[in-house]
Amino acid sequence: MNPFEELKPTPTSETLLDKAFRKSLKASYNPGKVKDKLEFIKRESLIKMKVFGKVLTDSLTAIVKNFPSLNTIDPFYYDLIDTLFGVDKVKKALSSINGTPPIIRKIINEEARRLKTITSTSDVIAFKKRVYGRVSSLIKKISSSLTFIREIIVEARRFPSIDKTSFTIVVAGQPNVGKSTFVKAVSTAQPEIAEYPFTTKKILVGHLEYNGNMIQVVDTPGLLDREPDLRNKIELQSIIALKHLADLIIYLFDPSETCGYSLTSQLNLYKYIKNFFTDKQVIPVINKIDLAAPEKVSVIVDEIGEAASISSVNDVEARKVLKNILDGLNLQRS
Ligand SMILES: Nc1nc2c(ncn2[C@@H]2O[C@H](COP(=O)(O)OP(=O)(O)OP(=O)(O)O)[C@@H](O)[C@H]2O)c(=O)[nH]1
Ligand SMILES: [Mg+2]
Repeated sequence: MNPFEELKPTPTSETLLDKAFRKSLKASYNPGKVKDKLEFIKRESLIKMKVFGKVLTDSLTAIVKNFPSLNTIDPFYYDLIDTLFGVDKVKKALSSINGTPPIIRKIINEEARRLKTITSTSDVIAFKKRVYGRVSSLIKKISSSLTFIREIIVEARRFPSIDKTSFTIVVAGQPNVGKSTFVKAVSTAQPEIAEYPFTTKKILVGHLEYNGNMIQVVDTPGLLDREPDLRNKIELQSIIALKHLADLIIYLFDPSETCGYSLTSQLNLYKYIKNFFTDKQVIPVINKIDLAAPEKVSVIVDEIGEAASISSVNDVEARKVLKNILDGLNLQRS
């Protein structure tokens, strides 16, 4: 399950301050029988100032408390956060937010003592201005941390919800080879499909039923045939899916090369994945067979041995090939 799924986007410094000002403005002092005008204003200012501080400290504390603990979340989600945002940066932002409520409380207590010594209404007005100014500037100091955490939540809420107990197939390959078309054909997923590379920019999960069991099928962004160090954030999400989710990897080839990537680079990437994920079964499938010249198919087969071939635009065919693959496996999650 996605630990970020239920989180509401957290406030920015502006919305937080707006809320605190609004609540503080509404807070009223019911004096009973206080006749002294100065005393009345002082007491009301104290209440308003305390409400202002409490709204802020409560909100900041909740932001930190509700953020899933990076030390305990599933490694799949940890790696996604780390790749997309940098865990160190996230921790730093959370810690600067976490450090602010005690400072606000200290300021409020300090100012509450000072308020007692004030002897004129005009001084109360100046006093209020200073307190709100001091606290507001503290919030503005953590403004970039608040925006950052908000951005993470907005993005992470949309991470796929993964059931770690279900058998999971991850579909991989170079960009534009037909991964999404295949995933759409065999599962409930509704990925975007287009004739250009990097249409898929995020991991997407679909489901299918096989012999009464729910199986997850993961669509991934395309991977380029290049040094792992050069991979961008989009490609790295595929590596994370392969590493943490795959019980089985289906590697798609496009022998028609209409994807825009040569057979050589598709074969290189296949070999890389096979050698890198030695603990996982990697099954090659030759896609776009309707477009491919037989010689090109032979190039693949000569290099890697026999492989099933399909045209993913034909749903029935794609499902049949996948069923054959699954029939050949002993579906016990390792
Ligand atoms: N003729 C034919 N076209 C296909 C086949 N499979 C996919 N396509 C087309 O190939 C193009 C790319 O398909 P996608 O499914 O978006 O490819 P992808 O691998 O998910 O691409 P990225 O997400 O960009 O990596 C689309 O225009 C599809 O319609 C096939 O078997 N035959
Ligand atoms: Mg795609």
